[in-house]
Amino acid sequence: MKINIIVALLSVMCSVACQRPSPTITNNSTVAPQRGVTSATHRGVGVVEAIDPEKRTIKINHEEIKGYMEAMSMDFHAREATLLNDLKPGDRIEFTLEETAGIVVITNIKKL
Ligand SMILES: [Cu+2]
Repeated sequence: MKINIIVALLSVMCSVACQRPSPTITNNSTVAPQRGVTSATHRGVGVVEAIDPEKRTIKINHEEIKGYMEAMSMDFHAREATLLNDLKPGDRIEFTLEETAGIVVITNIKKL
């Protein structure tokens, strides 16, 4: 429950910055695509600032994601905890975001 609140708060913060609708997170373990709801993917590049394996979040100072977000520092929720393995603050990464019904998760991370 605590995780949901934190993730929701962070998402809202970014939503405000990005002028996007507030996402709602209904489940703290999986983010399953909903039937009939399309999802969009975006690719970004940034530098890892912090990782929280327990909350499965990663803070990234990312560059502009064209047509989606301006450059900023923000937390993302990783779809799988293993995505955060072997990463540390200062690492430069390329990542893939998937947004489904307003819920954004990281689905892939690659070190640059
Ligand atoms: Cu952002």
